[in-house]
Amino acid sequence: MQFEFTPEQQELVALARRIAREQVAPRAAAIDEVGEYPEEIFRAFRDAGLLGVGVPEAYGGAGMGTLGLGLAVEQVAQYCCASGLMLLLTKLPLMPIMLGGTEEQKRHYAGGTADGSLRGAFCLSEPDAGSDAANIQTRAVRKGDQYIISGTKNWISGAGQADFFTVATKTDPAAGARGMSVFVVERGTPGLTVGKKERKMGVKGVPIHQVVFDEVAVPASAMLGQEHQGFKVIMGTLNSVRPVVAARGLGLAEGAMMYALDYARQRKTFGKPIIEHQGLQWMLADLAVRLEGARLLTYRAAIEVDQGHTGKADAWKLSAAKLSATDLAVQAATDCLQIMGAAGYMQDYPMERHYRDAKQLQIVEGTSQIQKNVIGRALLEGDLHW
Ligand code: COS
Repeated sequence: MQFEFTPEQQELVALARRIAREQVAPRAAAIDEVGEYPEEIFRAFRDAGLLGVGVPEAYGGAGMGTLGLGLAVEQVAQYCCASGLMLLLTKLPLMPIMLGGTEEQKRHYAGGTADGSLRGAFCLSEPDAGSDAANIQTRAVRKGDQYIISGTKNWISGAGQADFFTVATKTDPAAGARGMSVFVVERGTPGLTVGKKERKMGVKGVPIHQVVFDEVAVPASAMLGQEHQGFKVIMGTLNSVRPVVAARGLGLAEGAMMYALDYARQRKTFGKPIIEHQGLQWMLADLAVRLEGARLLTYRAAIEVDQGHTGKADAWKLSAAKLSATDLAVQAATDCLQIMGAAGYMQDYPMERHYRDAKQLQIVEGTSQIQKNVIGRALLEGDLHW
């Protein structure tokens, strides 16, 4: 076991840190205020090569895997959680294609993701199904050499910018999780409508939309993986992306702590900087210890994914990283805002934005409770032992 990054990974962290400090940080407050997808940040990521960090070299990326993507996301999310999500979206919608697509589909969509010519959105959640992923209602019915997709997907990040959608459907509704199939659908396909931008609490730089499929006809070749085997593609996707969501949480917690520490060194009460009060030191020490634990879990989880360990037996490690880093993000934002007192509550400082953004992380891509279900099941089934 070794705890050092390779020279290549260190260079990536330095690059992502520079982009985060020079391009993202100065824009973060305005991105939140305006609530529009920041195209200029996307272009900055593209020009720096960050969109292809996690894409294999064979498809035009840097081949630095989930760990590389997570490291970049961590740096960016210190200043802007939404910009971290923009980078995460180079993996989430692409993953079903990497798991179930043909060589040609992989080349097209992964290559387009890496060079910034294609963006995707992952469509799983529905008005009545999110955590219970096997209970989705969207149908895909075979008709000749096509499938006809009908259903409604909710809270889809990045749908406004997406060129392609990876969509979970039921092809055999009576079979539950064993009757699901996943498709890739191009924007502009007749019957596909991206609904209005939803109003939300945080992470406003990546708007979410409803996506409606009204008898959308796609060729049978748009199916990713085997018919009725889509749940495996969905779970493989969610499992693989959990360390990257965790990296968003790590970055947010680090950003909150950096800011609060800075403030606590300047601000004086009772004749000394507030950081010299033991009560505050203990709050920060607790956060620092949890942060280091979450970093180790997150990096290990990313390495597990890069080694291909994304099946059910390994899922608890990926869920543990997501749970720990995103719960930490909420705690860090809460405590760091408290340390800043009234100033932290003001919109002039980034802390209230971190506070609103952090909450999203406990809900997206599997709530904290779902992660505990996965870990609990692993305990029950003996996957987790010492
Ligand atoms: N990783 C990989 N495979 C898994 C899995 C996991 N964590 N959990 C279950 N599976 C497999 C099972 O092995 C089973 O495969 P077989 O048919 O070959 O036996 C299949 O999936 C169905 O298993 P099960 O009936 O146990 O699944 P459940 O419907 O109970 O769901 C959970 C399991 C809760 C883990 C799943 O629904 C989940 O992760 N939900 C959260 C989804 C989510 O993140 N939603 C957010 C959407 S926004 S992107």
